[in-house]
Amino acid sequence: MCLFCQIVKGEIPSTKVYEDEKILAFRDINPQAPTHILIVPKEHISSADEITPENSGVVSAIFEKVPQIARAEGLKNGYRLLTNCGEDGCQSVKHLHFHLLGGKKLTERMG
Ligand code: DGP
Repeated sequence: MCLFCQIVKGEIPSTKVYEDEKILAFRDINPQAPTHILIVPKEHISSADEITPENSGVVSAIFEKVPQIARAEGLKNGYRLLTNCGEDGCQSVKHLHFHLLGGKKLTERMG
């Protein structure tokens, strides 16, 4: 089973910040900013490249909760939300996840 599926099932511990029937948000083990949260669908979807009309509801479920999670983290001055996809995107965990980064002025570099 993939790493984030194991975290979803509670087989691997994580620091959860939000959970509902469709999604889980937890702190990244290797934070790149004062706030670094991963938001994942509970359903296993390998990456953004596997989004279809049938499973895209989890993406809106995640985006609908981002403002609430960001407010709870005190990210009043903005934040970055990103997903890495595939080899060239440097995706290391093959379960769709969005990084929510903030709490400092982030670098302008994206590539
Ligand atoms: P990416 O490189 O976009 O696939 O991001 C994967 C992220 O997952 C990376 O920032 C580190 C994080 N990560 C890897 N293993 C674990 C873990 O066991 N627990 C937590 N909380 N985060 C993890």
